[in-house]
Amino acid sequence: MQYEYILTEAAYKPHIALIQLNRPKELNALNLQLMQEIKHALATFDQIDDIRCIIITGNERAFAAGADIKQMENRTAIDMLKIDQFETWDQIRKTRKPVIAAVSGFCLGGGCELAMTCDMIVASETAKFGQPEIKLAIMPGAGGTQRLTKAVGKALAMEMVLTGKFITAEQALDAGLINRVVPEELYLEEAVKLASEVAAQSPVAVRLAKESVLKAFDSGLQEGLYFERKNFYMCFASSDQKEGMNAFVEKRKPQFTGR
Ligand code: DAK
Repeated sequence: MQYEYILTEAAYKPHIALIQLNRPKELNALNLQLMQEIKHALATFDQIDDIRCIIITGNERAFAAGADIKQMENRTAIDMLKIDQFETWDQIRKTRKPVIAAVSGFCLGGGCELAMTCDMIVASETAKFGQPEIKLAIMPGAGGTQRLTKAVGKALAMEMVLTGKFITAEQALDAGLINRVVPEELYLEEAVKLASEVAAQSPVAVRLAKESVLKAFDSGLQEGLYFERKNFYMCFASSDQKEGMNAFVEKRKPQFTGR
């Protein structure tokens, strides 16, 4: 498969593969094709024996500023249901090898959900994490309400999801969302260090251990995710969603009516 929106290197470092999101002008906004490409690259790397750990990164300015609002703006709830993007996200989550997100700059909405779907997160000091969907009159739809809450606890998750406020890398570290924070010029190097430590272990034990940690983390998650999905689709039945996304595209403040 030829990729348009990602760059990949199967042998980035010994036993480590790299996937770099590559829509820099759009702050790596996650359109449908980009997500398909990530899914395909992860599935491909998962099959290559020599690869033991995978790093997903963006660039200094953005890991990803969320799903592509321009692509979603005019969708109806039924459009969203038919596209069923969740299949792609579920596949990403099923990657057997450890996946590390190396994050700098904006890590928002679907971008934050993508990072949280990874197994560990290494961030630069400039990273900003947030679930700002509420400002578009929608809500997180790819696990944000569930994974963020499990990672940082109810108080902070509620505040982030209900206000859309961003938190800094230091705050994310304190809250338990990420593994470490380093100066911006070192975040990818630091992710490689962590990946190398993992890659030095038995691949079989790593696979089984990853599965087991996820099992503990995921208990009850599926039910939460299905619940979240129904509510996410419902957002697209509102005129506030159209107004929120239209206002973003037109670079103006949204006027929400509660309809
Ligand atoms: N979508 C589309 N374009 C985006 C974008 C996005 N999420 N974020 C940024 N861009 C574009 C901007 O429109 C702008 O394009 P031009 O105007 O130059 O054409 C360019 O990237 C640079 O952005 P700015 O000019 O706005 O840059 P600033 O530094 O001023 O601001 C910002 C950076 C990140 C604060 C701002 O761009 C921003 O607020 N972006 C939107 C953040 C956001 O609301 N993210 C959440 C989106 S909703 C699903 C799974 C997941 C999701 C949905 C469904 N399923 C499985 C069904 C997730 C939903 C979301 O993430």
